[in-house]
Formats: sequence, structure tokens, C-alpha cells
Amino acid sequence: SMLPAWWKEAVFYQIYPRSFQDSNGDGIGDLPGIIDRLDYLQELGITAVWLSPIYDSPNDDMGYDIRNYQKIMAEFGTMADFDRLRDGLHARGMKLIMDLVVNHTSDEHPWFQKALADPSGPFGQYYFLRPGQPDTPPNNWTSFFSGSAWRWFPEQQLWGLHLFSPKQMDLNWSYPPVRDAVCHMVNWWLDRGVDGFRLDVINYIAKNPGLPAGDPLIGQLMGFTGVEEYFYGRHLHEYLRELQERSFTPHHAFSVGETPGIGMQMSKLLTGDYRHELDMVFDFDVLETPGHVRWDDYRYDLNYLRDYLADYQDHYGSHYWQALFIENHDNPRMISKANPDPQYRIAIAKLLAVIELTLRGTPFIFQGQELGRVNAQFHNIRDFQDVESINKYHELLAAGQTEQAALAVLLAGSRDHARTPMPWDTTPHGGFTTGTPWLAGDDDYRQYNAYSEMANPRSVWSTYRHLIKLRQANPVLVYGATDTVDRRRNAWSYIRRDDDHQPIQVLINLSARQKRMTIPAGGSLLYRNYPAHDGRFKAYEARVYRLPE
Ligand code: TEU
Ligand code: CA
Repeated sequence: SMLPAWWKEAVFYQIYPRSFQDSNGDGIGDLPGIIDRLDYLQELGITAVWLSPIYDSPNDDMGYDIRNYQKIMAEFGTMADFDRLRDGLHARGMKLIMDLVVNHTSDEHPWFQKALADPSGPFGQYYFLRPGQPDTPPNNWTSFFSGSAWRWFPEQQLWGLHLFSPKQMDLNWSYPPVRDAVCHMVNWWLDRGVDGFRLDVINYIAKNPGLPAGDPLIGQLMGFTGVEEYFYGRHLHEYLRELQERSFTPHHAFSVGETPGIGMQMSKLLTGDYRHELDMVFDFDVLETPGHVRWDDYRYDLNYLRDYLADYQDHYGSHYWQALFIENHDNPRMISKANPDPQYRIAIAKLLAVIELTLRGTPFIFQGQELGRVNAQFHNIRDFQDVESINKYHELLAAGQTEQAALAVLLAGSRDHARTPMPWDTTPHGGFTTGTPWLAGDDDYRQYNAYSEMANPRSVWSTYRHLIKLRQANPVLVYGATDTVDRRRNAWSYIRRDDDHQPIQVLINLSARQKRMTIPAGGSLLYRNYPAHDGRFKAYEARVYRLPE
């Protein structure tokens, strides 16, 4: 959108608190640990932090199953710790956004407990509860975490809808008291000084009335039955506009929606600056080369990343703003997806930093991405903690797969790859904890860790710091237009332009093979991920030039 805004100029950092820094030796990250690392984030150049959920939770889905929206998870600390964290960020000029998980609550949330106690009372309408028989669920919808999307409650002779784990019960947004309760809770956090929210699977909240059965063919195509009946429901815009008007606008709060399945056209309807719904959305189509799902063991093609990003840069124009991301707590590490050969690890890491930090939009860096983290060395099912992975493993065994085949699927797609302890230094467990980490890592921290990389001007960390500073010093990298000038196979070159500054050109070799690139005449080199050399670009080589007028 035309107007400048802090969230357009921000560089966001996503913290997964459980794995970031443990301060009390229980092997679980916590808020005091994050407070101890605020100077690290400032040194990197971060201007805004997104915290994955820190609310009271039984942790069936690691905090995405909330039991009390206005209480801090005991393992993470207290509300006083939250206040110190908020103040520590604001004192450093950094913004704080929290994770808003309101498509569902934990089954242990008082609202759900009251619904079970009196299904025909007011709280019964907060959820999707349907009377029935124990062997016939109300419809054919399936869960994202394996099995049916319906859980049977024998005492009440009721089915309850859960798109995710059976301990995550979907809220009924068509019931006005639910929308009132959510707006009230959001306002409570905004009054407490939170600057905005990342809204968890927010496009799923508007289930089509009557919960129509899913089309089996669509279910086969999408991998989940029923998704067409809720991923872009007919009341979605209405609910988002209400949340914007009652909560975000009055507090001048920022909002980025997590919207699996939403493509470019729908994202425009959700985020246009004339729509008054959300500021941005995460579109997940960027994360898998077409024809593949996260569980496939395949090589992600960086030519696809180019085509996807160039398309958005071309089509978003001035009324929309792109969230730029390549990793989060739900996905394996991008370096491992693109090319797991260790000889290319650093070059690829730096190439990805160049792309994310020189395009139009807002970069979101996931913890460890700035260190060039790769997938973890897991060995058997006991190494995994994620409910999605564990359920997937048992689903595969039940379908007749061998343990080895099921493990290979988890090694390709498990969310636990992103959740291993953040490596701070070369002490045991990378300095994440003096205890035993809740999720075991491997010994990659001995070479790749914050301490070692901050001391090395040619490290991945130093590259992120350099490029963040370059972005912050050059508004053309934030607000400029993007002209792609070379998109031959395995090549990408684009020029960032505006009316007031010298243009900046980026040139990238997207492959492990050498590539002839045309260096801009009169360009002054701002960054390269290889030492100076003549001739063709080396494997995954990236360079940034400032052009003459
Ligand atoms: O993730 C939802 C999401 O995008 C994925 O779970 C996706 O829907 C699924 O894997 C099919 O591809 C959000 C949170 O980021 C995730 O951590 C939670 O587990 C989930 O919602 C439920 O809250
Ligand atoms: Ca702890």
C-alpha cells in the first residue's frame, strides 16, 4: 500500500520460545532466557519479534492448544516476565507481535469444559458439538494431524470437531459470543502493549454453514478431506473486518495472517489496504516445489523460488505488501531442502539471505536461519516430539509401511527439524540449556553457533547482519519496484528502482553448476558470497551492486 508503515520497514525475527534459550536448567526455553538474548537480536539488526504462543497450554501441540489466553505457560515464566520482555524489546526500539490462535482452543480450556458440562447451554455453541453414534462421525472431514476431524465424547454421546489434534477443539465463529470473547482478549493484550499479532490458520475460522461433506476427489488432491469447506469460507471477510474494526484499528495494531492454501488473488482480498482486514498474510505455496508435499524427500528447486517471488513482486503493486519468508517452526530447513550437500551449505545460506533481504516486502527470519541451520540428525521415532510427526508415523505403520519407510517420511518433513535447540556457543547443547533439552539436537552446534559466527566476518550470521544493515540504509530495497531482468534457467537477476535513489541490482546463480552472468557496467559491489574471482558465477553465487544513476 502507498503509505509508509513501521511493519513495511521492519525486519522480523520469529522466536519459538520452547527452543530459544532456557534460563533455569529444565531443558525448556523460557521468557527470562529470551530477555537475556535481546542484545543478540539488536546486534543482528532485528526490529520486530514474533513470539510463537507463550500462553498456558498442556502442550499437546506445543502451545498451539491454548488453555488460558491470559496466562503465561508455567514452563515459560510469569506475566511479570512477559512485562519485562515487552519492556526490554520496546526499550530497544523493537516491536512485539504475539501468536493469536483462535481457530481452536485446548480441550482443557474452561470454555470447552463448560461446553461438555452443558452442551445445550451457552458454551455448547462455542464449539462444533454434534449428537450422534460412536461409529459415524457427522461428516467425512479429516484432521491435519491424521485421522478423522471428529472426536467422540462417550459420556455426552457427542462428536466434537478438531481440524488439528483431538486436544484442539475448533471454535464456532458464527456464534457472536465467540467473536466477542476473541475481540475482548485481543484488546486485553493490545492494552498491555503488544504491537500486533500473527493469526494462526486464520482463514480456517469461517466454516461453511452446516459443515458440508468434503468432495472425496478434492480430499485426495489436497491430502485432507473437507478443506474446501473452510479454507476460504463465505463469512471469512466479515469476521476479519469485525476483528480489525473492534480490535486492531483502535489500537493501531499490526496483523499478519497465517493462511495455508490462500493464493495470490485471495491474499489481495485479505490484505488490500482498502479492505481493512489484515496487513499481510503468509502464503505457503512458496515452501514446496509444485507437485511435492513437505513429506516428500526431494530437492526443492530454487528456480521455483525465483518464479514464485518474481510473480508476487510483479503483481502485488502498491496496495499489497508481501511477507517474505522461507522458514518457520512448521517446516524443515530450506538449505537441506534445496541441496543437503555440505559443500554448498554456506553459499546457499547466504544466497537465501540475499533474496530475502533485497526484495520488496517484509522479511521474517526464523530462529537459526541466520546461522545457516540445516535439518537435524534424527535416528528413530523416539527422537521426535511433534504430534503431527508422531501421528503421521503411526498412520504410515497402520497403512503397512515399514518403520524405515515411515522414518524416512519424518526425516523429510518433520516440523521438529525447525525446533531443535538454538545453538549459542560450543558448550554442551550449544549453550541452550545446562539441563537436558526437551528435544534433542545433534552436534552441529560445535561449528554452527551464534558465538562462533559473530566472531567470523564471513559467517552466515555476519552476512545476515550486513544485509539487514544494507536494507535499512537503502529505502529502495524496502519500497522500490522490482524489475526482473534475467530469469534464464538457474539464473535470476533483478533491479530495485525508485525515483529518488540509485538502483540496486542483484545477480544470483540458483544452481550448483557455474553460470555465466552479465555484470552491470559501472556497478559498485555492495555484497558477494564468494571471495573476488573472474569469470562465471560459482555454485549458488550471489552478488549485489549499486548501479550508477
Ligand atoms: O499451522 C497450520 C499449518 O499451516 C500447518 O499445520 C498446515 O495446515 C498442515 O501442516 C497442512 O499442511 C499452524 C501452526 O503454525 C502450527 O504450528 C499448528 O500446529 C497449527 O496451526 C494448529 O494450531
Ligand atoms: Ca526453562
